Amino acid sequence: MTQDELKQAVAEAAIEHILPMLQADTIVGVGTGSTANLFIDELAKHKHRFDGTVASSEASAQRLKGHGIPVYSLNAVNEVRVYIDGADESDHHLNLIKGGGAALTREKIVAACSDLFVCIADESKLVDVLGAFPLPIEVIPMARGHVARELVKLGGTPVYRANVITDNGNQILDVHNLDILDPVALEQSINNIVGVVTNGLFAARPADVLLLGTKDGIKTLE
Ligand code: ABF
Repeated sequence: MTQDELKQAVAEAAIEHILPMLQADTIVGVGTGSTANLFIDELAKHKHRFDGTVASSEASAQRLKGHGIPVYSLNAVNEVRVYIDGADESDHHLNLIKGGGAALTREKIVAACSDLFVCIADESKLVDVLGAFPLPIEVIPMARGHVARELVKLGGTPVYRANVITDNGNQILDVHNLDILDPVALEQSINNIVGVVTNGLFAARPADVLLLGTKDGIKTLE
């Protein structure tokens, strides 16, 4: 199977996983990226079974609305029953690197508000140690140089992602050369740098379930 076929299979598996949770008042959190896009297209087939969604990016909100699926502001809902999103890397404890699509801040907010976080990915995303994928950091633009110097002190090599402005009006640094042996501690350390909005480590709040599309079928890690 191709990587795209694995993503499609895992998008369909995500629907099967959440179907029992969908009721007339259910709000579904929806992530960003190519795997999340396939999930959105599958979710549209069940749009009359639940109330609506909150989205982690403007791009996903537009895709949901294009299917006629209601998109609410996060402040307008009381509970997000389940959040479905992709990842750039996951370790075996379901700590994630996210943010390759520059939507990490809204993704982390929606994940924090959700009862259950289901990550969907093809098998190439599962790693023993996080960090081969450069860690995205959203920064306040005027603090970019300061944050970059602090990241060098932590052992990383930050690279400015040119021509990218996040949905929140900020910039992205991608940090190379990190062997992330303690993701919880590193997430905390980077959050403490003044000027950092969010970092792409999802370890304080990892995924609850990882649905992994593999050539041998869907694997579920919890
Ligand atoms: C988002 O989309 C991310 O946080 C991650 O950067 C990316 C994964 O993209 P894809 O599903 O296209 O591989 O979920």
